[in-house]
Amino acid sequence: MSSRIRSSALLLLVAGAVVTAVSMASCGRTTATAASGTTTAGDAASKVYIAPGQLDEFYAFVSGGFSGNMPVYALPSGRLLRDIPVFSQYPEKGWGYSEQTKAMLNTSWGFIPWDDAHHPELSQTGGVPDGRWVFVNANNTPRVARIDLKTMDTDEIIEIPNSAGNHSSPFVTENSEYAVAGTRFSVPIPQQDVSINDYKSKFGGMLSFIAIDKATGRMHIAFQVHMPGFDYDLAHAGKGPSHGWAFFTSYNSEEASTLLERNASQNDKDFIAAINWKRAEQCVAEGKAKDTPSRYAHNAFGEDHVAKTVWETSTKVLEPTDCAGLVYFLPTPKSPHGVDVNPSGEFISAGGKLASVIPVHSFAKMTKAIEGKAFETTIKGIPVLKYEDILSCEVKEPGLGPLHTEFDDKGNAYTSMFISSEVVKWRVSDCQVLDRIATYYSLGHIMIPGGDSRKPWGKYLLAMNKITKDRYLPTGPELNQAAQIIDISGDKMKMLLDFPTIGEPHYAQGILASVIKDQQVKTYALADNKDPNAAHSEKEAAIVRKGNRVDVRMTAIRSHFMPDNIEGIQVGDSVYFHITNLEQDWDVPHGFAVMGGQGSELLVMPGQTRTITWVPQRVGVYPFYCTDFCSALHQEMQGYVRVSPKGGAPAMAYNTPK
Ligand code: K7E
Ligand code: CUA
Repeated sequence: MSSRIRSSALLLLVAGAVVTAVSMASCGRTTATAASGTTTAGDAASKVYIAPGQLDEFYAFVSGGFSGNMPVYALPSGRLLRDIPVFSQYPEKGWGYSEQTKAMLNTSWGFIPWDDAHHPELSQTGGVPDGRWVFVNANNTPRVARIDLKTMDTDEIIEIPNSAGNHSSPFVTENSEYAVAGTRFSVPIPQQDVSINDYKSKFGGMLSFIAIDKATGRMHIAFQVHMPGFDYDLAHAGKGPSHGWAFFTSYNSEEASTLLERNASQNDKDFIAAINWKRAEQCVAEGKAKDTPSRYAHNAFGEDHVAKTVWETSTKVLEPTDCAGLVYFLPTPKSPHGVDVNPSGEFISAGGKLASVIPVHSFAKMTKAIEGKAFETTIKGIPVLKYEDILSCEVKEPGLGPLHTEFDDKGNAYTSMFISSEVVKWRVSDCQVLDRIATYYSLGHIMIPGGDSRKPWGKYLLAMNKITKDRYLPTGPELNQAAQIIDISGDKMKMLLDFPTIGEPHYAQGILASVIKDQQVKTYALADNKDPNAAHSEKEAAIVRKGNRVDVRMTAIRSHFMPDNIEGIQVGDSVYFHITNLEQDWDVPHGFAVMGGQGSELLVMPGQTRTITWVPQRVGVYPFYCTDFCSALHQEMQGYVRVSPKGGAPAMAYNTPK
């Protein structure tokens, strides 16, 4: 097929992607090659069977996509271990409802109870996942979160100003110096009321570099790079020889502002933007960045485990024209999506959704072309290198709709093919296709534990699929998406297991369980509980009224609350239930819920304090109870609040320890 015919055929395929994806998966070639990857059921089962009581080999942190959160699975069994609340309110855990966690969801737009999380990214040291933190992006209202891998709780969320659709995010540099965050949608910078027809002159894209404190993980936006108005889609940072660089794919180099499906698919090549962040640091140090006012939220837990918002007021913005050597464009066919750097750091591959090849760029050739000033042209002062000068090789006829690539530890790459629903294995050194296996269906990202690091654990590949019709028992119009585990330890890939997931799984990260398993926090030390409303023992339990605000400092221990009977509450009061879990044993949370509560339950970990507010609306006597079956006498873990008319209530009264 000529490349021209091929690309128009591809366009048609994309237009009907949903239908096509399913039918392609059953077309002759895919089925024939899938057969080679078939194992007998017994073989496959024994590879993913983890006997009851036995532990899995890997943790997988999978994005929840439009769930806004981050489920954690064990591999190879596919067991769901936990769903970490991040950007979305999560009533099961009181996340975003409890007074201690509400501020985590603050943004310059106010409190936002949801987002779209795409890319978990483990912190790295020396290019290897170090088990300290996992970062994840919020796509819709641009933010990056940091989750602590000792508690598996979200610890910090920073908003990204001058961005819109924080998609190429939050990929880390080799020693987690930065998490990078690029804007998918270009917007007027600064935001202003302009005609959308002025896109080409008024819109820009911002690539942000979030510095990560080595000791604490605390984030701050070190600088932003102001780019032409393309759509910056995905990113990965360099390592080894390419340390000091970060690579962002872009589409819409046409700078179209309507019907992008057609209008942003005109150019034969778009670009990878290669950013030299060491050079950026120099330019910032030389005062070449402009302090640009912008208000954005920076939310983090303090020592007291209470989230607070600090309002930041500006960022340092670098213009490429003020900092020579900061950015180069690498021509890349055609509306590229993923960009991935191999374990050695020498090769940079891209997934052009509409491209008929997978291009692999050479970092050494890129450096040489830059030194030789072998530029094709410049765009807004940014040099464009020549495709042939930087190309290592092209993977020919890889399949349809290449998106994302991960690497094993044997010099091989694996690319997801969205349209033809398959994983294609190819050799990085010469771009030879070695194997292919069908997935079900329309896979997006794939993940090999450590597969975007210097040290992949090349045993399993997780394929994350968008469409699952006919794969599971049907559940009405809405079907969960799915992940599939593929054995990549031998020459031929083998399908082992598939299981439905939560939300939409985009990217994921995997790590050998032994790296983080033994660092898991089991309880919070009660003696260190600095919550201003903690009751460290039943003797500290108390109720304090100030006007119509009532603070109830209550304790929970198997199997009672103290106090458990409260009188003197009035209709319309704001009652703050501060529950401290006095337990110091692992896996003994207590819950708390009160009748008519308009928020959520609380789930309070041992040694922790959590607060929920309640505004009683009518007189009566209302129960509260523990929601987590904590002991044989869990059902007895209950109490009452008497609510009297406003102004006519009896004196405050509650029971105290005997
Ligand atoms: Cu390809 Cu948002 Cu990384 Cu999904 S993205 S697939
Ligand atoms: Cu405490 Cu049930």
